[in-house]
Amino acid sequence: MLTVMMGTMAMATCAQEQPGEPGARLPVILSTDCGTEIDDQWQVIYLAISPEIDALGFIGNHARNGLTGTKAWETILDVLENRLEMTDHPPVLAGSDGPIAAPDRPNDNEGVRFLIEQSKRFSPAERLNVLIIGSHTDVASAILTDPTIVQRIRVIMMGMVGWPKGDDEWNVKNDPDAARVVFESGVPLVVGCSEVCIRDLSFTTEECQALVGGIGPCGAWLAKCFAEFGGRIDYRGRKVWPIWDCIAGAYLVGFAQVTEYHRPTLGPDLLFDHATPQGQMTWVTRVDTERFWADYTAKLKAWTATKTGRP
Ligand SMILES: [Ca+2]
Repeated sequence: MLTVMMGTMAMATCAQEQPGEPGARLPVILSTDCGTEIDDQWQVIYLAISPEIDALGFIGNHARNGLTGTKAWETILDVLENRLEMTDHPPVLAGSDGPIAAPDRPNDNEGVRFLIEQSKRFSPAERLNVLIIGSHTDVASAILTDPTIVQRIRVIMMGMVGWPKGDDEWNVKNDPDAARVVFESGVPLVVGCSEVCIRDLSFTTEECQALVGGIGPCGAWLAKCFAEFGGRIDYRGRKVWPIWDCIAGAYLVGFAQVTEYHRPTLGPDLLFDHATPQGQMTWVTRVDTERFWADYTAKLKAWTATKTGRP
């Protein structure tokens, strides 16, 4: 198809290529509907314990199954303080309790203000990574409040079903107007879609138990929570469930392959409209499953060892 041909293949073995000091850590703020399901918690953990990541803050926001910004805030704190037993952790802020009221009406909350303030020491040459693994509400609100932020951040989002159709099942659907603000703002944008998550980031319940179940209390907790969702998708004869949101962190740290596509607009039904593209975007086509989970579990083991004294 024309839309596919317009893309150029690119490998992102090292996804983040920002200037700065050699070995500088990757600055990140996470916008998450943590608690709406089980996967955000995995992503919070990965960002919090990865030595190469400088997690500047976590912002919790809403989802249409009743999750509020405050409830997501509580869930993030539970992950950091109770599951990881972190006594010193990055700031956690409550974001929006619901969608923006209109495409030109940003929400105002401590999460939005924090994001804008933190972005101010970044630049087009050295951008703050903003990961969206929930609705776009708070990031869109930041863009509407301070449009210059698009010169200082890049967005890495989990959402949309696949290319070239677009469509969405959760994150974008929770605030379509906000997603349009982000897409149309011109901000550098990386998209990790659900089709890739199902193919590359899914486990059976048994596989999840084998991967993390033995890694201390935190790993056991992840496996126990997963078992409540495991098996809900039948993928090529395997009863699985994806850790959807980890696609954002996997890309950030360099465990993804990508393609560059034109940036379509989001139609009223959230299908992509390719008639009037607005610049480019980066599309994750594959996650290196084995390398990513090896990295994840090595980091969780190392962190657990600092708490228990045992590997
Ligand atoms: Ca999520």
